Amino acid sequence: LALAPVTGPASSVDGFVRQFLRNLNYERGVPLSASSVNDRYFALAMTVRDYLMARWLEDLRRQRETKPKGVCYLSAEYLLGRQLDNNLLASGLGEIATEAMAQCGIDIDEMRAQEVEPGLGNGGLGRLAACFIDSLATMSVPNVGYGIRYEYGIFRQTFVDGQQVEQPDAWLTLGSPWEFPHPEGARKVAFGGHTETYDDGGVTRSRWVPGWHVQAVPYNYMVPGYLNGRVNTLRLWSAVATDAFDLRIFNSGDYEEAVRAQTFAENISKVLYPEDSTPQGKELRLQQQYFFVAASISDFLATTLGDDDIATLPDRVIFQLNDTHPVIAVPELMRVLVDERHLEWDAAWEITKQCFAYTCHTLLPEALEVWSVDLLGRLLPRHLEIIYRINDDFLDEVRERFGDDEMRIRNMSIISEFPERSVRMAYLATVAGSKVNGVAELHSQLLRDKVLPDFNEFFPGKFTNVTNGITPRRFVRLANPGLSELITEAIGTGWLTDLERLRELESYAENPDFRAAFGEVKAANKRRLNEVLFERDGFEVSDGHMLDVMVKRLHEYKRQMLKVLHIVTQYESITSGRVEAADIQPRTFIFGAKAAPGYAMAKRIIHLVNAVGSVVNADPRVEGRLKVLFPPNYNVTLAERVIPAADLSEQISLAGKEASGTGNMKFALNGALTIGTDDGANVEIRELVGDDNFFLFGMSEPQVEDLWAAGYKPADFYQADDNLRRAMDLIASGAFSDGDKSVFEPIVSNLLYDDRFMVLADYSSYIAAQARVDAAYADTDAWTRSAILNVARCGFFSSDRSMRDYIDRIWHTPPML
Ligand code: 26M
Repeated sequence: LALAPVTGPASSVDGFVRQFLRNLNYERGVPLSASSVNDRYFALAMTVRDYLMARWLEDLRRQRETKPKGVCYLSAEYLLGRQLDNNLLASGLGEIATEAMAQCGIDIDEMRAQEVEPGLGNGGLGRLAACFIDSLATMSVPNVGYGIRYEYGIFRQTFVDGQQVEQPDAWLTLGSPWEFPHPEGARKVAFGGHTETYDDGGVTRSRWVPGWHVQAVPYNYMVPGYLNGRVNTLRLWSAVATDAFDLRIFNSGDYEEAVRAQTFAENISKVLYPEDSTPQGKELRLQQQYFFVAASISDFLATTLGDDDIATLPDRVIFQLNDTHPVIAVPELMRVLVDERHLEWDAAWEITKQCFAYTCHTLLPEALEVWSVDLLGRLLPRHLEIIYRINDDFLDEVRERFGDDEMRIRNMSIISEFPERSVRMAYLATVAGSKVNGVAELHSQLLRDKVLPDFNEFFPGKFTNVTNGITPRRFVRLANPGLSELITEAIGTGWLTDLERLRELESYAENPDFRAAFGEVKAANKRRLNEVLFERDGFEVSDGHMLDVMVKRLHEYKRQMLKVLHIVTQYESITSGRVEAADIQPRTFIFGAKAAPGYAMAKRIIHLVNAVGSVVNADPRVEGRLKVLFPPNYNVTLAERVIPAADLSEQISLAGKEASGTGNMKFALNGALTIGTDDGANVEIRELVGDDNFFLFGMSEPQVEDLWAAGYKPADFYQADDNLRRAMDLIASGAFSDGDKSVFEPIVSNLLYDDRFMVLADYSSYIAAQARVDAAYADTDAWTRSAILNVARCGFFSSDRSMRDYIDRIWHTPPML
């Protein structure tokens, strides 16, 4: 079969222009002279697509031919960010495209701005999935990312009177040039109904008699490797009503019912749930999970395993479970193997165990997913039976090893009895998975010791760590072109795919010219940030300020409140005359954070940040010294501007609560210094960059445990620290709410009398660390030296390294040559 030439139609400026115009005319149906920005954006994207297409088809062909073992990454979320620049970079077409657009009299930046980012994730977990598939493509590892094509991604955040208001994220309104729908590849997904046994030629078997179905329609997205001619696939499923469904209703002549059924089916992929830590046990969420997982397994078996012996499945695939969200895949594969392929239970279980591995992303008990048996039994009755059988067999093994230790049995059972009978998805994943990993050293250790100690004892060698990483292509090369150029000038090319080579920058930290150039890049990045903040939010940013940044989901454990207390302390100490404004380091504080719509305390904290900002920014007594900016709708696109401009990275979670963090890595690799607790991957960042280049504060995880055990009384800390008392009192006085004391009272009393995340206990240590930050920033040269060392020493945090760890220790999937 003849393939398009590997160079593609667009690899010269002339060729690019021709292909662009062809796409504009024949795909968009408009002449250049009458084209809209969106038309031109589409035509440009399609031209990049055309170039990548030959490689994509070639990769798919080779994979069909050589049948390598591949990774199926199962994730309910992929927080991709904009695609145009990423794909231009990966294809090496950036300069050609810019030149070609110029020849057409088009400003390519205008088209960049036209792209609506696909926000199909909440935060760290979804962005991690996006970084991982980028790395796998770049490392030539065969991979399909499976997920859900939500019609509405993470909500768009606006502020009304300082309070969060959510708007639907209609990212598909103008269409997406990056997706390839394949309705012919739709898979039928069943739900509901009941189970029964039947006689199959003398063998008694179980089967599922579903109550209803939906169609899962795949949309493919290209995942190009960086300049390596590889393209992997991201396959996202969209729900539509089945023909059968429609027909039955059409025949009954009930039009309204037909429309209702259609809507019901299509609801499944309608919207991303915006919670990122507290699962609500909502039925639609379970429908989403089973929907994408069942479609993905069925798809893999049909398109990739084909007619090959089902027993070879473990040689062909590993399904990586991104948190518990896709764990229903375990009983689904068992169902397929036992009920549909008629394997013996034990043989099926041996295969299943080899085909899954599980990544845990949390330690918060409330974030561990459980599904009520009642709900599961209604929606997936056969899966519930299978889960019971897995649990029975497992607990038999536990009894065999440990005797009738009922306490242990109850603790290890996949089925929990309280407060209602339910399935613990993390336990199911742990029992089924060939490996279980945490996402940073500390987190993995706590997982073994605190969350799943019985399982760690029972399955020696099953638990492992893979520290998270980030893709340097998007978060260094694309987000920080200035720094990238500087690095390449110093150490040559190659570092973008071998990030440990940044070590070669260490000696440049001692070079005054390099430091000056590095400082100039940071200053230019601040100007770049100011431009977008002015354009999108009308913010005016002061020159010469330290940029102190805290961007991440709003959650009490992340402790945005600690940051607020620091700001209020500085503000209070100046306005009360105890500190001269001239004596503090001028700072601009930037927040970015979305709160889950149902998380009242988080929303109140957002309100408080905005309220403090309004007062501080309007007070002439701190003018030019303190500024608080909270641009709404923090997303990947904004992150790409904010992070490269930052001087100080706030990573201030209570020790033991942030599993890893990945923003922390992005900041360090862009030359911000971290003020942080000994939590998640902060621990590893500090080990690598060295104590002198990291502002550590707060209790360690064991100290947190001790304080809890001793009986934590936050009010004692309030009483003992004058600054803390003044800051809390100022908030409580109504100073940030027009005198209305009630507005922020719930925050204040929560801190005083509950304070689950020990904000008050770490306050004094935090303030002291911030004083060290102020002093350090005053010595610009020393600060820049530290910043360079942060970049030089954080190559470890490339997601390429994370992928290598998964490959070597969990997946055993060699790259394709
Ligand atoms: C669950 C049920 C219903 C709706 C949503 C969820 C849900 C969605 C996302 C629960 C958790 C979700 O994500 C958790 C998360 O993002 N964890 C973060 O994972 C990162 C990558 O490993 C880590 O760096 C962060 O520390 C960790 O908080």
